[in-house]
Amino acid sequence: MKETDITRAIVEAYTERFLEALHSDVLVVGAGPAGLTAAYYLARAGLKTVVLEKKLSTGGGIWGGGTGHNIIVVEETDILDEMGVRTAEAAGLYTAGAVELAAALTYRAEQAGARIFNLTQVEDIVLKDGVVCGVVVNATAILMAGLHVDPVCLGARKVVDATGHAAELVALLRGKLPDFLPDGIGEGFMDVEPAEQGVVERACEVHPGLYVTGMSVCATFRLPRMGPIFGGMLKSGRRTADLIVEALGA
Ligand code: 48F
Repeated sequence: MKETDITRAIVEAYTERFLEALHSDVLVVGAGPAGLTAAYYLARAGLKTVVLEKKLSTGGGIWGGGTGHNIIVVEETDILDEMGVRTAEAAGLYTAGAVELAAALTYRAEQAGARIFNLTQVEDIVLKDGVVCGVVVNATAILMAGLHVDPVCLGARKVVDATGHAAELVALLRGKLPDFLPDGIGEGFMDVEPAEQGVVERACEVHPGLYVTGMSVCATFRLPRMGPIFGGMLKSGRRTADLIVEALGA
């Protein structure tokens, strides 16, 4: 075995994966609970799905549960059952291990066929004829180092903003299109019931080619926040996938 054989194996396999990801059906930006759930259902429906995550680890806000107590809460177990995550009943709700959920969603999304690229940060949107049709990406390490290095682009039929509380793609679009969401964005105060409902019901195509899911929905539509309950995130991801599957006729 030669050291350079290991290098070749990594570079060739990664390059193949990256070139395959250049044009996809759906680009999901953010690998938190909503993005990973959306990616799982999209890939399972046969759509070519690519997930871009700026951090080293996938899972977004799952890992720490509430204030580092690494347990998450859901109202229903159907999606967790499908992912193979074990649950326990607690006061009319259900708990699950945060680490188990983060790992399971990641594993299930990849196994369903989604391709996840971590350490990859989206810094802009590709917009043609008023339609979002791709994203501009850079290596997180380059951006963290503040180096002046130009990004590259990935194209897709649909793009999903699953970036969480900051709704980064929506915010980018709003910054460049004065008529888009003129009242601004930003989530409201904590109020769990309307937040859990709204994050699912208001998941939508917010601009041609661009969908919002998870906390991005709350930020986009000034809905309340909900804290460490994750049922709405998972259902929001599933609903976004359903909308895209319908739109693309998959
Ligand atoms: O924040 P995050 O977990 O969003 P979510 O899926 O779930 C929200 C919950 O975790 C929690 C909550 C539950 O009630 O309120 O906060 O809506 O996951 C968002 C992911 O997107 C990544 C980020 O690192 C995180 O893993 N992300 C954010 N901006 C970018 C990005 C970007 N520009 N490029 C790539 N990834």
